[in-house]
Amino acid sequence: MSVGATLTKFLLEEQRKHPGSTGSFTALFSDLVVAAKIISREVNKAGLIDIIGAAGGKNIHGEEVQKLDELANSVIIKTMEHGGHLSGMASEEMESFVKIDGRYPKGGYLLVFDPLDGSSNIDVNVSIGTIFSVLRCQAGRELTEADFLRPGAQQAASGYILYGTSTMFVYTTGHGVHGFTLDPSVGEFLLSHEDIKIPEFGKIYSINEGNTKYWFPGTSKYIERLKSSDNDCCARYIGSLVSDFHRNLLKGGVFLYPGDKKSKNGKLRLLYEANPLAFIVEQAGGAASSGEGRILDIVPQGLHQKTPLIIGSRKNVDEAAAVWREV
Ligand code: P6P
Repeated sequence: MSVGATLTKFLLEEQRKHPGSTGSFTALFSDLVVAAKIISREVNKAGLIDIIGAAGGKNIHGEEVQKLDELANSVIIKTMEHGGHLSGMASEEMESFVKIDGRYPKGGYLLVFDPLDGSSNIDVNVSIGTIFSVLRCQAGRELTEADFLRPGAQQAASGYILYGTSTMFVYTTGHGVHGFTLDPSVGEFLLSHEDIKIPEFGKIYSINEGNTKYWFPGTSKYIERLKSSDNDCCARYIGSLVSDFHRNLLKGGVFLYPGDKKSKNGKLRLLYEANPLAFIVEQAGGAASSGEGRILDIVPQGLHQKTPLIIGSRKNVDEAAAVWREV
């Protein structure tokens, strides 16, 4: 499809490739695009914090100002709950899942999301992102937490919105990875990166080396091997998962958030951080591992379960996982 096509047009073209589809998935994504545009507007206003007021404080009109991650959470819930495409949602911001309100029709999908990952970076003007995962469910059946605790390999779709120098919407439905860039002047996401493929190997490695003293031997051995190898390597770490992931997706490389002596399962969450990005990276030809196995094969035990994460170019991930297992 031609560069510059709108995300809505692209979704409709994709839908036509599945004659049996009801259009519910396309409509679900269209609602998600609206939420993304609203959050992008609010995130980009955040730079005016002195004018609009700091989170938890009051703005110049004396109105209470919501924390942006709470705001993003409620924008997604309110935009998605009435469309009739979902039966429930789960969020990094909410302890348990929510069922779609009885006032609204229920659909055959579940949405799991981190509404604003890296939000602590907002006040230093560093890019942040929304990460989402779509699962299938039986419309109308009484929903339980078990409906959300499915291996990432069962995702119907996943993606992220990156609020950076431009706002990008990147997603997969299992038919490649496609990126769209928001043109604020027309209020549309336009196709800018069709069928993204990650380089098989990359020089970039992304890890918080401030945690070196807590690393398990396997992590230390891998990073030392990287630094002493004949291949040039390049350390790049923004501290915002979506930004670090997106850069490595386009340029090649590996992001690592390992388990360590402080936290054996690391910091990142399986359902709404590792799984969605693992689906994306595998569709782009890369890999995502916990160090012990494929991220998408993990059977979740809880909504907010953490997992160690090695994600990026396949050769880099395979080497890191092998070295972790050596020790
Ligand atoms: P650390 C942001 O808080 C976040 O959840 C991810 O976006 C990011 O990759 C990670 O934490 C950074 O964690 O411990 O290196 O500051």
